[in-house]
Amino acid sequence: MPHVTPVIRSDAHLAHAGLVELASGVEIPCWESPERAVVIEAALRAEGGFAFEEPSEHGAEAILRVHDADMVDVVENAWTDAAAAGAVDGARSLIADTFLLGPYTERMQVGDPPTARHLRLGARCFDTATPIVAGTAGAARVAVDVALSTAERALAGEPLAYGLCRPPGHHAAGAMFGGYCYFNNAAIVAQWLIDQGAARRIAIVDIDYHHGNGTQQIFWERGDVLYVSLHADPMRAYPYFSGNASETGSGDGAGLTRNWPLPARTVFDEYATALSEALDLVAAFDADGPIVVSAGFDTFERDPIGDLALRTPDYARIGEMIGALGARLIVLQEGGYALDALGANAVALLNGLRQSDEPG
Ligand code: SP5
Ligand code: ZN
Repeated sequence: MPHVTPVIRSDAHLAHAGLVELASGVEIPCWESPERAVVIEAALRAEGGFAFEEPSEHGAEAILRVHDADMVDVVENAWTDAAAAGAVDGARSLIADTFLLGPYTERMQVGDPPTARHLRLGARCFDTATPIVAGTAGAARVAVDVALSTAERALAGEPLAYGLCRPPGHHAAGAMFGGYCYFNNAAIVAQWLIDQGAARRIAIVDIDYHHGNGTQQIFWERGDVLYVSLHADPMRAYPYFSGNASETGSGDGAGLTRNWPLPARTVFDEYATALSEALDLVAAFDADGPIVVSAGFDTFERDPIGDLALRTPDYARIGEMIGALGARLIVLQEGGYALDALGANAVALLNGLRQSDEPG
């Protein structure tokens, strides 16, 4: 009897909907849509061998171990403040129009920012693609609950547990959100495992198409968390300002951040070379807890916002490579926007990952 893999999922994400993003100054429907999680879950149900579970509530404490309290306050209250000010009509997404960049305050002492949290969005969000609607805060909070509940399944002995997080998390940094991400689900899980005493050293493997700038920043100086990421070269791809191979951490974390920027049209053979280098570092790191995988499928050859060239069966090979580490795995959903292939790609990755815990 093959092992049944727990999938932690919730319908709460459905309220984070009706989103638009500003892409190069043009308002377009947000690529990061509720349908993404719907098609993944449908494909896993059709495949079989998965047990679907609701998350349990974990509260704000684990979020505040990773994120700045003011940033959390803005995510959770920008919509209600905007509504109270009559600044939203319910059919619109809130997107900052003025950004507090470092140079704004150079050479001068400015007073306090507005108390209304929708007017502080531009101090806490770094792009125009991460809208807030009425259901955003609740969905982001439940995505963290999904991630933490997934981690609990791994601690209970599951070799593999999958958290169908939505919204995703890896672009959310300590004090700012962005990149369709509000709270950094993977980073919160890694910190929580350490805080629980469940592990002293944790490795995070990020296979999303985009560099996980948030995860990198959160653990940049940490000697107890290894962050390895394969992604499109920021020279051409979002988030542009991080993800180069020269970025390797500092202080206690020197050498414990590693990046593999990849060229356009990268196919599996080239991808696998980089991945095996990354996994060698993971093996050498000597983590004593589960491995956290930030799983994005925007590396797919037909992803609408990516330009790598992985095919569906490649995700099974990637899963086998990660599974061969022999560690328990907490796999958390990040990006992936090719709705017609997202389900098959998730099935392939998870089947590859769990292959190693089946006899024969
Ligand atoms: C979690 C995640 O995958 N976040 C990605 C956020 C990317 N947002 C901006 C993307 C801009 C892409 N422009 C590409 C146009 C291709 N036609
Ligand atoms: Zn991505």
